[in-house]
Amino acid sequence: MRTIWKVVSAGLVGAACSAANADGGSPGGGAAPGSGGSGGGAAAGGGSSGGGGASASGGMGALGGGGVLTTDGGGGECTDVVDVVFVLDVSSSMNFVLNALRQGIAGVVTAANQLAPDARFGLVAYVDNEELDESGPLEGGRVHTSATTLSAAFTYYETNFTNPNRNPGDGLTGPTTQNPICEENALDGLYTAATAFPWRPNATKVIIVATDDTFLQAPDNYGDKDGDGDWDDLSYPKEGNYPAKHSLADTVAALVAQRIRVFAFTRLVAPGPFSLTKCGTGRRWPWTSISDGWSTGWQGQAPIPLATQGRNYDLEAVRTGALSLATTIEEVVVESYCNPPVY
Ligand SMILES: [Ca+2]
Ligand SMILES: [Ca+2]
Ligand SMILES: [Ca+2]
Repeated sequence: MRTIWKVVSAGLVGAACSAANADGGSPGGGAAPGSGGSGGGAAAGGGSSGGGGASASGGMGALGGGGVLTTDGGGGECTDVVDVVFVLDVSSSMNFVLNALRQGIAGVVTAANQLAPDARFGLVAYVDNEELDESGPLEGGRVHTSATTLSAAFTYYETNFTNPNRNPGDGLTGPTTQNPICEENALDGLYTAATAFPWRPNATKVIIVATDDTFLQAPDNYGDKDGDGDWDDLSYPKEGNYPAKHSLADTVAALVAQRIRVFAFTRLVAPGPFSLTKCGTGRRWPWTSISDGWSTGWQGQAPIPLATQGRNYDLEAVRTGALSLATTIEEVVVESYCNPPVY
């Protein structure tokens, strides 16, 4: 069952820090079908802020009085640092996202450091399980500070996991061609990002997700292709034991506890029957559920970008080049800066 979620309350739109600069002027974000009006099912996290369906503040939290809101609630000058974590579906077919990130990551790092020095970045790669990347220079490798190490990490996951269809949590010796159903484990990826990345208490916290499908939740198992409760069928595509560890509710609670906004790049509609970008295996949920949890509700629960006061964008616009992934990320980091979600 597909539920259309819309932002009900949009009367409170913030204007703190640089957020005003992001409003309206965003060439890529402005076209986001995830924002506002006409798309209906696409309106996750996008606000109905006036006529400007493209308003960057559409899904953002309320700010009082037009002043700058600090994360400590002190009401003084905002002194946030910036923490951004990428939670990336690195299943096969996601190469174009990794490529776009490699090309644009330097601009994202620069933009974040222009908001506040010492911006930090993290990366969680997932398919049917996840891994928090530890190839950065700080905090046991969990923290990146430069485009150089981030780019190398994107390439590492593409080469070793995307291309051979291997699950990141299995490491380099894990089985290949291991992904029997189309849904991918975004929830555990997001939960790991929320709880295992060393978020700084005084940070503006942003997660960027890119995926082309919906997800399952515990106690389902991503390796159980026929949903019969076991995962021992080795006929192609082979089963395996890939339990979903968290529920949607657990995951959103972990994100909300850290006051993280989630901005997602996902498919708004199912690919056509002959699309070259269509997942070729079976799936647990029907094709019409592909947007669930991102731009449409998931089993009656609000989509993640809406629940965390972020926004959803159309991944297909990234694929076609109509939307710049890197520029849009820069914009959402800027608009989030010193503008924490208000629950
Ligand atoms: Ca996939
Ligand atoms: Ca899968
Ligand atoms: Ca089975």
